[in-house]
Amino acid sequence: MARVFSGIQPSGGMHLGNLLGALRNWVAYQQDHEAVYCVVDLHALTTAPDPAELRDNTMAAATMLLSVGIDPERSTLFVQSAVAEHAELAWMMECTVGFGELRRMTQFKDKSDRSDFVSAGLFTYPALQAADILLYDTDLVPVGDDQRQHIELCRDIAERFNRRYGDTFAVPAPVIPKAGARVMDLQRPTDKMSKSLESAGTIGVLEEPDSVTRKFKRAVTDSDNDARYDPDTKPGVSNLLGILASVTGRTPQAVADDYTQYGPLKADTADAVNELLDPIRRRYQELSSDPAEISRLLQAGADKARTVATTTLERARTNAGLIPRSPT
Ligand code: AQP
Repeated sequence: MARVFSGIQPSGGMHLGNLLGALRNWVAYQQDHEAVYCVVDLHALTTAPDPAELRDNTMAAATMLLSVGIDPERSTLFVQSAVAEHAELAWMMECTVGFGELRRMTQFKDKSDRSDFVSAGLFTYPALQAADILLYDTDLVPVGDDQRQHIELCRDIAERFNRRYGDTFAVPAPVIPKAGARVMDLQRPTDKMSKSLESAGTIGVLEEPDSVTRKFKRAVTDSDNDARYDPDTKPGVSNLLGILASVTGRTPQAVADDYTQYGPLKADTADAVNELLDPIRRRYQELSSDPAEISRLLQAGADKARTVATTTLERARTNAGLIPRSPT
């Protein structure tokens, strides 16, 4: 069975972009793939979050993954820092990736432009991400469009390591959904919806239905009143069409044919999104009443992940010439 790996940062409340771009695919893949999913708390450290907030966000992210439908019986679900092999392989990845390659990452440029303090970890983030993926002999990585460049770099790192040291890693491929791959901010439709950007244009997965409806009503569009899918010249309207298409399983062009005015498009998109979010919000309420059970599930997931991770790390260590840790 092909293996799927993906991760999500506990960097704040999850939003509609995370759900449509990634998490819905994660749920679908666990039906007929060996799925490994991870809350990547070490990645969140790159921006020095408050410790109590990081702990809360890590548990909230795990609770959210279970609420959207990740089934711990089918998938391996764990927190990255619980499997120390991620950090150790990350060093080997840092020694395999080029400084120039990391410098070209657009996400680093965007995030460093908005930060007062730019950590070295923010710069080497794609090396840790490559370690996350390659530890599990991953075939497929379901992600949103913003991660395309990082997954391409991960492929390059795997290929370079294999050329240097012999066949060690599977070379993974990204899987990016046709609709919903880049959900944009409703107020600034040229920026992607994001956890770390405070904005009235972000739709939280746990947000109250009335607030969701209000935000769609106020979504920035344009003065044409021409419901046409054209992300370059009509980013706001195209974003709404893309969201409604993703939620209803249609194409944005087909959705556009149903509308001549923006008002009904906004109202229908809000209704469809609320319908999608309702059961997730209810399940989140139920699950968050028992954090001890979630911790237990995460520990069991980490134990399962570690059995694969130790084997891959040992292979990488041996091939690179590191002597065994203890006599065998
Ligand atoms: N706006 C988006 N549209 C579609 N997919 C998205 N993803 C993120 N934003 C969008 C996808 O969600 C997965 C998990 O994201 P992450 O938390 O690991 O990555 P991120 O880019 O850090 O997410 P955020 O929400 O945008 O956080 P910040 O504020 O830190 O930049 C990934 O598969 C991602 O593609």
